[in-house]
Amino acid sequence: MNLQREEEEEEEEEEVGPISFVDIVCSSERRRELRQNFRLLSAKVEAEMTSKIQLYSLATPNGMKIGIALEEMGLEYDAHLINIMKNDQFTPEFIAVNPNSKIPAIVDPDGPDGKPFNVFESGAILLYLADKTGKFLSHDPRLKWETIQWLFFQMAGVGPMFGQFGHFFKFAKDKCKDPYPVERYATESKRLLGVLEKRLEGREYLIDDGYSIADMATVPLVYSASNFPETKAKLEIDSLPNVTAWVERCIARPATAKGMTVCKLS
Ligand SMILES: N[C@@H](CCC(=O)N[C@@H](CS)C(=O)NCC(=O)O)C(=O)O
Repeated sequence: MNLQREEEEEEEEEEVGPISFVDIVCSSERRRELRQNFRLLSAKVEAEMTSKIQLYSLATPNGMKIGIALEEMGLEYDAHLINIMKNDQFTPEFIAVNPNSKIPAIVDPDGPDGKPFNVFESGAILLYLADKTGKFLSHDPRLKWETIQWLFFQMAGVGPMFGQFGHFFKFAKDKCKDPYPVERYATESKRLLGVLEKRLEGREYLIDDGYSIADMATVPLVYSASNFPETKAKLEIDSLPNVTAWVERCIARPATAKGMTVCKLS
């Protein structure tokens, strides 16, 4: 389903004015909400008729993690763009998939008991998909738990700290003149990057037996921070040769590169 094309059509439609009973009795905001609910409901009906995983996402660093996993694991999926700038995450249909109103989320029509199963939280989705496919989470017990450790290091450390750093340094820089939040989150983000730099010394990927869900979780955050010259300079990423080489290595993987573009706003 091409949500973006439908949104364009919707805007064109609104220029023409009310065209049905609903259009006459509802405000344009309510009409927009009803149409969005209808689109998500249609996606849900589609999900019930298919065996493909339904992905609800946007190509932010958290969203990219799941695009990467689906592509790397070779799973079939339908991607539905949830535009968080337009508050799609607060519609009742999306909340039915993720009560926490955040992307990414998936519906697996063929869940663990053969029935549809919803999963939210990117770390949980990565573990779920690795468990489903038997891929990218080592079968060796020690390496498996190492992978889970580094996955949690991303979920509890890199993700939230980089997120807050990006918020205060870039997105809300005009709203907060106090230097404290930027310094606090930059210092912690740099510390975390230092931990990664050390871990990647002499290693191709975070875990010794190859590319894993720990890399999939972490690389989009570091890649995104490296992609803006100001954040790259503030976090001194150029001084981290192991981290820089690891990001290049990960994004050179065709499936990873493709996964990072899933649900991208054009
Ligand atoms: N811990 C969550 C974080 C998800 C998250 O923060 N998603 C952001 C986009 S990167 C979002 O949906 N924001 C919308 C909002 O906060 O309203 C996960 O890893 O899935």
